[in-house]
Amino acid sequence: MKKLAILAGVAGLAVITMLLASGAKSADDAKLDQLKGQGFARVAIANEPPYTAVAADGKVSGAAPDVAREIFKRLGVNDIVASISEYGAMIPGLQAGRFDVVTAGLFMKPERCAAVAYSEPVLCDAEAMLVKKGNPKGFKSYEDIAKDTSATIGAPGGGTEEKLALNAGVPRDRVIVVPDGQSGLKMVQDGRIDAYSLPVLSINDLIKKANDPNLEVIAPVQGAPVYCDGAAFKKGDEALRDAYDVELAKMKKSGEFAKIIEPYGFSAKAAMSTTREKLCAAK
Ligand code: 6CS
Repeated sequence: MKKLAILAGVAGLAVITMLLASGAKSADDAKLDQLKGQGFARVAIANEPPYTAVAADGKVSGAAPDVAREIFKRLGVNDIVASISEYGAMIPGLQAGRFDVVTAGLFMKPERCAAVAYSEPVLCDAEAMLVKKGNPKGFKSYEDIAKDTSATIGAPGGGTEEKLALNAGVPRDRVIVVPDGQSGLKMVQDGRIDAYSLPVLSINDLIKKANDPNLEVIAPVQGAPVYCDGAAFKKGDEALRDAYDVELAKMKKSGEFAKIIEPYGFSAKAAMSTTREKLCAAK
């Protein structure tokens, strides 16, 4: 009986070797084939310009979806279909199969790198705070907010800025979850929060459109790291992620990557000067 089992094992191994040698599709390529058949990739975004944006007519733009659209086209997936999600719901949604990929400026951090399969870096940025003109409470860092027992800060739910504020010692009841940029802007204008924190380019976009002389940007937030995002794929879809990275690397090399992200204010050099490995290891 034992001899039979060994023979069957050897035969099975021979068949797999033959198939792979013949270039037969591995199970991994199945996801890309599925997206090609679907005709689009379902992407999670936050609608936070210039990272991601949805116009009144539903048109999706922003640096992250624009890069993703171009790469998926090169992979034979004709379009992307975007769903707006809170940052804190993006990874659970990806894991539950609601999205095929997150292309939203979801910054790489060790705990996220453990939960998803990130591409190589795409969009890098520092952190900022929106405050009243003159910065009346003198905030320069998240620690400054922690020290001022009357101060409150708004940030996206499950977002990096929420985590940074909590880690800096701001108590939970003084870190206010804010659903989107417009709400954060209004809450600062109305004095309902003392500061609203997003990445620099997002805050700059908000203040430019607000055209309100009573607001001021504190950037960069002292002590906060510069982060970079990547496209985030579900664990198990590494073959799709690797195919995405091949096209991303070609576009970085050819200058097409810079042509897409730099008009939005992002630096191609910043993304090309680091790696997923470094960002996922960063403490
Ligand atoms: O990755 C994050 O958590 C952060 N990324 C962006 C682009 N905006 C806010 C969010 O907290």
